[in-house]
Amino acid sequence: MNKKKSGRRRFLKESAALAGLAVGAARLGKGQSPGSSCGKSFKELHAYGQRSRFDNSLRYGNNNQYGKEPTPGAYFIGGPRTPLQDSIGFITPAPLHYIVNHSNEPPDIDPAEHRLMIHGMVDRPLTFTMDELQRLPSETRVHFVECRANGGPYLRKIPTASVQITHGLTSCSVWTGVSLSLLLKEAGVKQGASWILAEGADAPKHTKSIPLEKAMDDILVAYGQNGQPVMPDQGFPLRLLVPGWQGISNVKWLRQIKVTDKPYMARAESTQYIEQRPDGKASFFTSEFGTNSVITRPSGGQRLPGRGFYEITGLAWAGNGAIRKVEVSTDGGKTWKDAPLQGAVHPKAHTRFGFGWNWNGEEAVLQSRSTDEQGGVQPTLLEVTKIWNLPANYFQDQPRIIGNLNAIQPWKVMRDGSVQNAIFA
Ligand SMILES: Nc1nc2c(c(=O)[nH]1)N[C@H]1C(S)=C(S)[C@@H](COP(=O)(O)O)O[C@H]1N2
Ligand SMILES: [Mo]
Repeated sequence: MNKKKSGRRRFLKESAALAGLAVGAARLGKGQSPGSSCGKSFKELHAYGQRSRFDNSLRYGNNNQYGKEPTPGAYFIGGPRTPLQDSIGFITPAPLHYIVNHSNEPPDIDPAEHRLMIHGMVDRPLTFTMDELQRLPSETRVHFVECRANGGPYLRKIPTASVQITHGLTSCSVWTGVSLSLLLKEAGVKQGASWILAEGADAPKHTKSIPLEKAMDDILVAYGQNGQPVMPDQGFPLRLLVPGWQGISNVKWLRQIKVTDKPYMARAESTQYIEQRPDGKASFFTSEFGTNSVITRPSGGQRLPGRGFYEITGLAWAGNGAIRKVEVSTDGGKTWKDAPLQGAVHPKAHTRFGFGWNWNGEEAVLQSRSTDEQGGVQPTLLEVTKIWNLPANYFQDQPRIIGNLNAIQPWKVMRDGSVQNAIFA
């Protein structure tokens, strides 16, 4: 027997709470009877599966009211968010991927009719059908997508906010597609070109300027998501996947790319997605995410049933590469310990961490802190305030979005086991 195994066994023996769980394991649970669990016939389910009716994890958001006023008294939370409190591993099920659509609903596109045009400052303007794109060499990579509004101060202020509200505008998938650089090389980029302009086929024709350097680096023209065609809300049949960069660049329902020598001031990139500071200055085209992490369990709104062993678990991700390290503190930031990374660590992807903890029944503030492969460390809220040169109580008093707020998220476990958002506690 290897050492690891025996160490684990000893650990389980010592843990009183787990001993209680183990007794129950000796007999079968109730409610186990053969039968289809979701109202469909077995014949249908064997052709295309559906989750159990007992699994009811859902996206949540004021669907397509992005940019509109919230109902008075209700928190405006934007598009449907991923239920990170239920997340398992580091891949988000495609039906739970968060959604930000600036238009009403996704366009209904027949892939047989869809085209991708590449034109502008190129030697050979090209048009691809979906079939033609799928004949080209493909790449499959794990990457997160995140809206830069994620973690925004106006929602992180809410004491009762769940991790779905505070951090649910990020999701992670296995994306498959053709590298954009391959298509651009095929078209032949002209001397002097320095930007691309990507346009979607939704009603407002979402358009984003992206530096050519990034386009030639790691952008995917993706048609696959978790082994299936990209979901309609995620851009079926084709989207840009711009690893590590703000969601706005990941143009869905992609239909044309124009190669240019300047950025355009397209609607979304020049109005909603600028970083406007209190001194009146604004920065445009800020794109790469910093390093971030959040504990998904235990997290806001959950309740620990009693003292004893819990694995504190969560996700970490960074815009510039792989996660190198995650630390967890269970004493409000006084001390930090390394939290092992669980499973594969992909660059620019959600990375799962876990940390064994024995809750003694006292109040405890739990938080995680990530370090990226370039040594960037996730800041506290106070550090962000200093980095951005803001007044000390800025986020409390005037919680506007300035940029992506990747500040450390503290969750407070109360004596009754309930868990609360403690960012301003
Ligand atoms: N065509 C199109 N692409 C788009 C958008 C859009 O409204 N239309 N929204 C962008 C924004 S702001 C974000 S955060 C991401 C969200 O991707 P998702 O809906 O797949 O999560 O898509 C981006 N791509
Ligand atoms: Mo976004």
